[in-house]
Amino acid sequence: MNTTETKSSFQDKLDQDLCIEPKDTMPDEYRKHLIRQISQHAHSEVIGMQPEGNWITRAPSLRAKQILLAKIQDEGGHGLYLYSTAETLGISREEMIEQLHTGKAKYSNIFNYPALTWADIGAIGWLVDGAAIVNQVSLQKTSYGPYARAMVRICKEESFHQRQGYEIMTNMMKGTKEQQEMAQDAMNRWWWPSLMMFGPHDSDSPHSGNAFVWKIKRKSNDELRQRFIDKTVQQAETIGLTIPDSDLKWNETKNCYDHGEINWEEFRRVVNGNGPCNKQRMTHHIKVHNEGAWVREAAAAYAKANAK
Ligand code: BYC
Repeated sequence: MNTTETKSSFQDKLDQDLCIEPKDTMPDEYRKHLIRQISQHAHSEVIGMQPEGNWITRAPSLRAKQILLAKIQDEGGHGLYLYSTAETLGISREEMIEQLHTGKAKYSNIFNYPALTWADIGAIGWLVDGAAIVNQVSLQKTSYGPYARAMVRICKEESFHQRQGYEIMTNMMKGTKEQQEMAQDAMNRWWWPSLMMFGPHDSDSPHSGNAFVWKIKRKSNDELRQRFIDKTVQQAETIGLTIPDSDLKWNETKNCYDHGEINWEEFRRVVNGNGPCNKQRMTHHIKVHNEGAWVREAAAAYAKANAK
């Protein structure tokens, strides 16, 4: 099939708001754009297990431990759906992991910060999963069928995660003065990195142009960030937490909150490998990946034997 033909049938589907499916013809740039985004999304889910995993043995009750374990297991599952989704575009799992280990593929900025106290587990569930839901609800309408469908299931699970985090924060705010201070401290440290999760401002987002043309993105980085701020401010106020932004103010005309400027210098530093935990996260991933080689070999041998 020639390139013009490929582009027009692809464009017809986009114009009719139909999903592009793995066996459809698609421009190479679209395929590459999706592989980049989906593999980075998968890496984020898997690396995101590390800060929370750090608290499994120290959860304050058996109930809290069970819920946290289930949440972390869900994140691993999300990573698997997303790696499988990216594989439908013609990249192997091994290549994606190699790109992660060599720094060619990114993962979300947010997982390069440490989880210092139990309140951080609350802040991660409430703010980080809360931000992820806002982004992923919009991606349920993305143009690539397998990615859109993966988002539907992931969003259902993420909403439990968001509630798990909010419950932790609510309970801490009903507790002692020390517990309240711990919750506020976690809020102070996780708020700004959570806003960075939505990516650079629209005017500085190099991939947004094509992402809109190809209907990969349905809402812009800034629109989604604003949506997250507007819904989270109320939740914070309800339990007595203060958003650490002195410029945060309701804007009657725009019908949304105005907010202070994000520290983009910090964002770039963290995304480029120099955040507080980047080295720790990658060293751990490489170590367990190497230790798991025998499991992958055994699984491949089993699959081969059963295919005969
Ligand atoms: N962190 O042109 P832009 C979770 C990069 S995990 C790091 O706006 P795009 C969870 C971007 O990749 C949820 N890098 O890009 C798990 C690009 O660099 P490259 C994770 C970022 O793709 C466990 C450059 O900046 N969610 O829920 O149009 C526990 C320019 O950006 C970030 C997803 O991955 C960032 N935050 O838009 C708890 C959602 N932002 O690739 C929770 C799927 C930007 O040229 N991804 N960059 O080297 C997306 O929706 C989009 O990729 C983004 C960025 C909105 C993130």
